[in-house]
Amino acid sequence: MEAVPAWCCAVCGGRGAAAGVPPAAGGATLVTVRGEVVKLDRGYPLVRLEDGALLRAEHAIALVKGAQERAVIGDEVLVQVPEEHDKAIIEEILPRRCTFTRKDPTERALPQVLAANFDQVIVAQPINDVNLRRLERELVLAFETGAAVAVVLTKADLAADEQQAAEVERQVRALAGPDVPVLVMSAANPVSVEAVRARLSPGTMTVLIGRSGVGKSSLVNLLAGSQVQQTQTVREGDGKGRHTTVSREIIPLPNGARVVDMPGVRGLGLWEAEGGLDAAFADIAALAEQCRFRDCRHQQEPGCAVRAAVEAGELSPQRFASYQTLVQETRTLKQRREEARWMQKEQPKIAKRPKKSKSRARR
Ligand SMILES: Nc1nc2c(ncn2[C@@H]2O[C@H](COP(=O)(O)OP(=O)(O)OP(=O)(O)O)[C@@H](O)[C@H]2O)c(=O)[nH]1
Ligand SMILES: [Mg+2]
Ligand SMILES: [Zn+2]
Repeated sequence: MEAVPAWCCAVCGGRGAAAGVPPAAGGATLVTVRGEVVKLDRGYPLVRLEDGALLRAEHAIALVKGAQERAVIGDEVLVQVPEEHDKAIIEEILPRRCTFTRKDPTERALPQVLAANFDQVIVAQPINDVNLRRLERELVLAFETGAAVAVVLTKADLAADEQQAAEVERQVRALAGPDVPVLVMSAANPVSVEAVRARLSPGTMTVLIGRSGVGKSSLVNLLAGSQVQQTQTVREGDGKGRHTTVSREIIPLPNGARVVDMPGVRGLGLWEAEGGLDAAFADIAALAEQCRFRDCRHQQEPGCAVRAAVEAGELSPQRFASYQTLVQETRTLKQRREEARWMQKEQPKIAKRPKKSKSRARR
């Protein structure tokens, strides 16, 4: 098989630019430049090079083949821009400072990185339809990134009344813990957006997550000061969003901060989440320190401080139940990953082993 030129991409399969156009005549040297993935449109990265130029890019075969790496929004990459080639080729994805990672919903036990190299995660939920169980999960994933975390309660104008809004805010504050700022805003009240803007410092990048229809793009438009993102009404019957935002994009704001308006994701399966669980459930983690057994699972063990707190009414049974559910989810996944690793290691040996039963039958 003919060697694929090092600069070539997965799509053209080694043919260079459009078929028939040879690669740079005389083996012209290819310059590797640094860039950042600023948009991901249905899998295609758009890379901003150091000189500001924007180029569509494809992954080098070497990247996609082995570890099946794919650049995500926020990735720092090294790209080559071959002459006569209409796209840049991503040769390398530089080490990520932090990632937002969920379990790949289409795989049994693989991670899926959704964004990289940001400073803050803002979780958005509508105040008129808060889902506390989903918020817990979102917070675990947000904390697991290691970045700063904040919650924005959107659609304040749709709250039944002030009392209801205050009660939801209280519940969310209690759930998020004392270290997570909880901001309440409404697209109908531009002043309320200023508190969110104040959390977006120049030079930092914030990832905005939340289910479809909660108002992420509406918030981004208010922050940007123009309609940079499309928005769409939620469905009438069930109030669900229509998955309007489909591409991930870094949006620069007038003050020099940047924000990623994430499409509303359906599945938020946990990947590695021990740190995130301890941070999002710091109250339970603190109680667990007092359990008699270090590896207490807070089930039937004697001297369990967590169950004692539930029985004493100090810890809500729902919160304890969701903690247990999320812990179980990470355990099941860990087990699956170990099985997958074992299969990878053992399968070649099993395949090579002589088929004993047959040879015995022949004897
Ligand atoms: N009343 C009211 N409606 C809002 C507010 N914020 C957003 N909306 C409306 O909610 C609908 C959904 O808003 P989007 O900004 O498109 O929601 P999204 O979170 O970006 O949704 P996806 O892109 O699907 O993930 C739109 O009709 C918005 O006008 C708000 O504060 N008050
Ligand atoms: Mg949107
Ligand atoms: Zn315990």
